[in-house]
Amino acid sequence: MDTKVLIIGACGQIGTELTAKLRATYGVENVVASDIRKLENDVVKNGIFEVLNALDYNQIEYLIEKYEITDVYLMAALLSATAEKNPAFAWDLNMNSLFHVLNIAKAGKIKKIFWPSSIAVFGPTTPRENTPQYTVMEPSTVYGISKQTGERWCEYYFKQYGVDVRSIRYPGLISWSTEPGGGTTDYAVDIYHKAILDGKFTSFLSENSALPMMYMDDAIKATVGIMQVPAEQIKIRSSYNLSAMSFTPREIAEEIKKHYPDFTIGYNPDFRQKIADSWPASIDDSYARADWGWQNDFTIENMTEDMFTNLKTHVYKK
Ligand code: AKB
Repeated sequence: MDTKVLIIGACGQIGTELTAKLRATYGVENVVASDIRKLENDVVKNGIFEVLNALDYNQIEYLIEKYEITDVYLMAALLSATAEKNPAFAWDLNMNSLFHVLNIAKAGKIKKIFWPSSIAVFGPTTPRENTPQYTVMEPSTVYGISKQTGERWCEYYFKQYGVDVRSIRYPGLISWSTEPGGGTTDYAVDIYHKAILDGKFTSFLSENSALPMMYMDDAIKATVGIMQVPAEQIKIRSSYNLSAMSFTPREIAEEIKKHYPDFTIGYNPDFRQKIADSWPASIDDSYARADWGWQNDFTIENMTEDMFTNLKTHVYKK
């Protein structure tokens, strides 16, 4: 059977770029983008789009049957900072949307699921440097607890019911074309915009807060990549550590100064500092590299060049 894709949460930070990539890969007619919001953007304009609430089991099932969907990418979620402000809803959305899709797969109605986890599954008792795949995990945020629980359920559904669910633990994601929404790593996107617009930036994390990060192109490559390899290669059914680079606000500011020598940065840490302090500084992703051939293309240097080129060409037209 040919691949027919449903993306849930297609208008979000990852969903927007993932939709474009999946349309290019599988054909516009084989990709159904969905989101609770119908925005005026390429996701809605450039292919099949349906309004879908990720908490509505019947509506998800209906679309899967209507379009004969084989693969679901479940991207709808509340991220770390927003989830802290609304824990009950974050738990509801992050967990129940996953259960809906897992149960639809268990009933044999789809073949494969992609579900994103996060570095937020780790906590203050986790080794911070080069955090291993298997280690102490005591997440202290609502978002992290939901992702850690989700990982356990993914593995359970694979082992008990043979559900082909695949997952990666995204680090902070940086993209020139889509705004992030409510994460602790969002400063690393905003800083590029402010460098162009104002020449200065105030970081909500302190200068030496190191966090794992990744350019969106690499994240999309990993997402499509893990879904395309034969099932036998996916040896971890909770979620894979994934890494590309790690940096602090001071280090990214230094990189930006290579392009904008007068750029300045200040620091005004807020509630997100505590979240960042509970997360790894760097990640060991050797299992992803060995099992399904993960390789990153972007480092802080070529990512920064690409960000400025694209922001100046497509967004600010300077
Ligand atoms: C967040 O900051 O909440 C996300 C994440 C690391 O999952 N970017």
